[in-house]
Amino acid sequence: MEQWSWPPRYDESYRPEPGQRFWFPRRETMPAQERDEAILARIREVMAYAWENAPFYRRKWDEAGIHPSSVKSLSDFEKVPVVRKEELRADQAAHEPFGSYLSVPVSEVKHVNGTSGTTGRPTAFGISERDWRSVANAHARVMWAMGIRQDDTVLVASPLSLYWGSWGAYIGAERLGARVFPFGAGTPGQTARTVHWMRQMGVTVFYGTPSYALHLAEVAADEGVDPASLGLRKLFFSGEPGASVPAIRSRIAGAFGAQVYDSGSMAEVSPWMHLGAASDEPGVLCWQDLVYTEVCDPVHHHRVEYGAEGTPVYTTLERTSQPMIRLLSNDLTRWEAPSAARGRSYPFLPNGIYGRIDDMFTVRGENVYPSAIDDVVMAADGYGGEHRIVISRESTMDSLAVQVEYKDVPEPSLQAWAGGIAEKLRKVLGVGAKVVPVAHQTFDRTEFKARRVVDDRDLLRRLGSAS
Ligand code: 8LE
Repeated sequence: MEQWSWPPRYDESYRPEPGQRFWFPRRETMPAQERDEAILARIREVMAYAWENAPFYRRKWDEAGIHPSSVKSLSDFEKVPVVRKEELRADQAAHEPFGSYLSVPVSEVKHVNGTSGTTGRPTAFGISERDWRSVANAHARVMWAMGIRQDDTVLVASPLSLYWGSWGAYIGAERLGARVFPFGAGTPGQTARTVHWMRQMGVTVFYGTPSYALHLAEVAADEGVDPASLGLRKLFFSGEPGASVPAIRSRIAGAFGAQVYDSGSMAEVSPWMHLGAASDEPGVLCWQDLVYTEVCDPVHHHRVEYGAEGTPVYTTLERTSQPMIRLLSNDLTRWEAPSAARGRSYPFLPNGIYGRIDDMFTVRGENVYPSAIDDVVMAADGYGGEHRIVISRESTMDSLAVQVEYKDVPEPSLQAWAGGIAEKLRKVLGVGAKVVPVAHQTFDRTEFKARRVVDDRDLLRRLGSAS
């Protein structure tokens, strides 16, 4: 296998010929069974390394009666207890600044990233130079599979802050040899400037969140610029569901006249692009030789059968500074077995990650994912660009309303328009939803990740607990 070692070591001068389909043909196309054997051996090395260097893991596994040498198969590995984000947060509070899962001397940490910290204590990512380089190499490889090449100019249009997403895209594009344009996002008035700079710089590839690409398309139109005239070839995304949600991806592809690629898992397990599309279709491959992904049942954390739904659990195979071993995502996806037809012998998530378990809600006994609602309303002709999903409680029953912006729908047709969307929602969700048309530009747009769900039941709960 090409450049497969522990600890990872990459030839930084390597780059395939532009016409070559695979960055590492052997690693990407080898029989899945053979790869699994190599992954098992690597997992044992990574676990032994963590046992030696990270008190966090030694404590955790001691308590569970697990020693790295007891993992003799990938089924044994399913017994290794999952790591939850709360544990990482608590461990960092007790062992500042990087937690007792930092497995290199603090002096080797050369890059600091972090979570935004909007909920709870922010978590710091302490990244060694070695890990920074392996992430760059991994991302270059996945971006290569998306068809990005040296002659592309890649716009990084997400906040250039603690957010791993932006830096991960940046270093991947740089390693691939493309021109990188770190314009960022999130400061007032920036989006209109982005449109003009994109034109001037001849940007051919966009990276950001799906919500931001849609916002950018709206702003371009307001500036009198047809987004399709900007010359983008490709857009790739991470951060939230969207690039694998049919209505969202077709809106983006249609607006820019370009191809759309999904990617992304969690910052903690960077290279987060280890879930990444290699074709202009919904879904992502699990690049198992970078980060080993197990789609698991959310209670026992054992792998579910291919074809079934579960929550991804991730194990980094190339990280030495803060290795993640069975990190629980609490996201939702469905996975499929590797298939030769896809060219790369990796498992596949045909709908990408479609939501978080926490964001799923239940209305009259039906589980509802916000992204399923997004898919229906954003497919409607006359959709005005934003919507909000409001869950409230009427007497003892939860009810669902969707406020949908409309554009170019004549007043007299509004009721019928809303009725049509409500009908589709009923079919897809299995429960009725009230659709309320609201004027275009009623809701704020986001330059990062969208928050469209308004849960009035939370308010009720808070009032309830206050009394
Ligand atoms: C559906 C992957 C990255 C760096 O872009 C990111 O957003 O990492 P972060 O801030 O740790 O957030 C991770 C969460 O974002 C995931 O647990 C998942 O809920 C969501 N997410 C990230 N990428 C996707 C996604 N949801 N599709 C994606 N492609």
